[in-house]
Amino acid sequence: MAGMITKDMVLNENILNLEHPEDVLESAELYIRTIMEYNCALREVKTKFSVINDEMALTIDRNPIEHIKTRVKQPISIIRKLERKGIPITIKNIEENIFDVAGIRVVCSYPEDVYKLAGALSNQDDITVLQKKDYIKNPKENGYRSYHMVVQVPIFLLEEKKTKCVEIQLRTIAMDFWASLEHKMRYKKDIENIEFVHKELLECAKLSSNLDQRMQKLRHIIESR
Ligand code: 0O2
Repeated sequence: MAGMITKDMVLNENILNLEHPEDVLESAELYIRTIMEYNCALREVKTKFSVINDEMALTIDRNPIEHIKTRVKQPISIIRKLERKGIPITIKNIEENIFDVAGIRVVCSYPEDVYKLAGALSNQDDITVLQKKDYIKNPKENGYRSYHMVVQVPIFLLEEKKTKCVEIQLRTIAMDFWASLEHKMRYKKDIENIEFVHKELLECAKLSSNLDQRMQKLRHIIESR
């Protein structure tokens, strides 16, 4: 995984130039283990969505899910987020305060699929929903739309069962198309005519919302016969 502190890095690179290098090694091992656990949680949630997708495909005769992406937050982004919150950087604080270390994005065709998938996952008895944010019904000021959830999911390790937090983003292809470009813009400096770009993005967000609704309506008409 790009950007992760691996055991090799700790062993071979000049990051042990400290009075007590064993502390770095120990915390790196703990960090690697924590990330392994988040990856397990992501696999659990991804499998759950794949199963829901397979079953829904039988009843609605199409796959509601277009694709699923997973990612574990980069160490530097985790550190920056803790610093922003003014919280000391420890593994315990990461687990207790950063809910999007493990992130999964589920992209569907139609807005109604987003709610069906979110509902189906929330109803599973080993899932605890900690947070829901509906940026589809209530888009952000810049036009961003998506349905976000933070859930807790159990993972079964060799000798213990643990629960881990996973952030889920559910959105349509149109929402994803828009968010990908807008996300790219955030990391670019010195964009020419930035006001025009913001205005256009907001206009495109409205157009894509309209497109989602019209396509969904069309599908209903086509499928009603
Ligand atoms: P990255 O690089 O995608 O990981 P919180 O996480 O609760 O402290 P916040 O902002 O309240 O912070 O959470 P929210 O609103 O649920 O947003 C979290 C994630 O949603 C972001 O993660 C983005 O992935 C996505 N997101 C939210 N707003 C926007 C937006 O306006 N545009 C785009 N393109 N994506 C957005 P990160 O960590 O900011 O970024």
